[in-house]
Amino acid sequence: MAGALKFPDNFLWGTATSPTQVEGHVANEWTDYVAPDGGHCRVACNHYHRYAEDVDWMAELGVNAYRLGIEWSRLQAAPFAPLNRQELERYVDLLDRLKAAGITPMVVLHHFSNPLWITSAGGWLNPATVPAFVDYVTKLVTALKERVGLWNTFNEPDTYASLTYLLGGFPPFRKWRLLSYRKTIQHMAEAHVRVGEVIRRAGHGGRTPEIGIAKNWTFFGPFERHALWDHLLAAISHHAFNGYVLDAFLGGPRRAASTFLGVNYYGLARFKNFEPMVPAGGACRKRLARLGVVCDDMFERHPGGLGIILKNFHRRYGLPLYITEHGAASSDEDFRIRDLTEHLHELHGAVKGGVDVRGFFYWSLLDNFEWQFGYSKKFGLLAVDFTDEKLPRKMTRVGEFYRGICRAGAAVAPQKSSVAIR
Ligand code: GCO
Repeated sequence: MAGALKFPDNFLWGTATSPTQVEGHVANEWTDYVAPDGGHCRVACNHYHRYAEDVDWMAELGVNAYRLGIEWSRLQAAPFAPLNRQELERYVDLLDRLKAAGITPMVVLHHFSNPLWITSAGGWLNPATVPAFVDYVTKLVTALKERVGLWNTFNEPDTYASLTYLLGGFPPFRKWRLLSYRKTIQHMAEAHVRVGEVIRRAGHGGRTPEIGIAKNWTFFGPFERHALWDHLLAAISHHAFNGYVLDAFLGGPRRAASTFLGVNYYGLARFKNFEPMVPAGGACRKRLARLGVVCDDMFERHPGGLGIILKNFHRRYGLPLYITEHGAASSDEDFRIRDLTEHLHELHGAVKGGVDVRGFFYWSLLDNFEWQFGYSKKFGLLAVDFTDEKLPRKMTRVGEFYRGICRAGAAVAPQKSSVAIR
């Protein structure tokens, strides 16, 4: 491959999904939610019935890893109840199919959803959720320890806690409950440490399992350098979403609970007169384009930031890292290919510079249910036609491009003409 940027031989080239976003037929706090575009998660991509076909697609893509969630609400009907055998068997079958296809699983234990008996008892504000979760994970890990060696306890605790209690985007749609935000983070951090012990004790067929969270890293900044109030808002956001959360999970003795740190990286949010200049925050795309903001349908792009944050995490925590999510939502496939190229270039630079990054998981395998936004954000390596009830999957050009990378174990250097790295 011309301009090949070679990665280590054992590097994981993966893709990622989450149960509520792809499986369908789920009963959790998202089931009754209907997005402004009319989308809901009741069928989603029907991965629940079609996971075998989706594993074949993964083999076709040439990925050697898959970050998937296991849905707590399917497996436990009440606190401390035994796991539902039939539902467990489905996940076992999925894991066996992945193994047969040579695909290493990374299992996410919590990805923005809970059983209804947890939410009706106060969700993660209730301290009793911690022992209930530990019990669930103990049973799950006992069942799956031979098959799974990579455990991602919590996906983006900061996104979950802020959208539920500060920004009103996730059920129960509360706003500005700072104490609830902090409580949620603290309970999740405590649960992370406790399930970490459970996973470590269980082992992984004679080997040591890996344990970590996926931290969403967003850079915050002012849009205009002189706007002191936007500097202040950026600093507050940085503290609340990055500093506070990392400290809760990895500060002091808690650092020992993790063997890796997962990084979900999408980019940058800049504020202009208190307004976040990103489509995900409601900013108008045309206005952003006029202001020269390079973004996908969610966030401003900042490929250079990936190298910065990886080096920073490496220095600060000394833990092996995984890019547990990166991707772009856009119907412009050239843009998505360019975006991937630029981010992998940065990632390659970090690896070459000595940062221990062990894998990259593209978000996402499929176009899927993007939470409060429904189906309007197209992140898939495979496009899904949601207007057809058969939900056909189709390889995208981004998927083909990624297949080339997975097969070669190497990325391509960006062309000079591509979007400037800020
Ligand atoms: C998150 C989640 C994913 C999203 C993805 C795109 O970051 O919110 O982990 O569920 O779908 O990041 O926004």
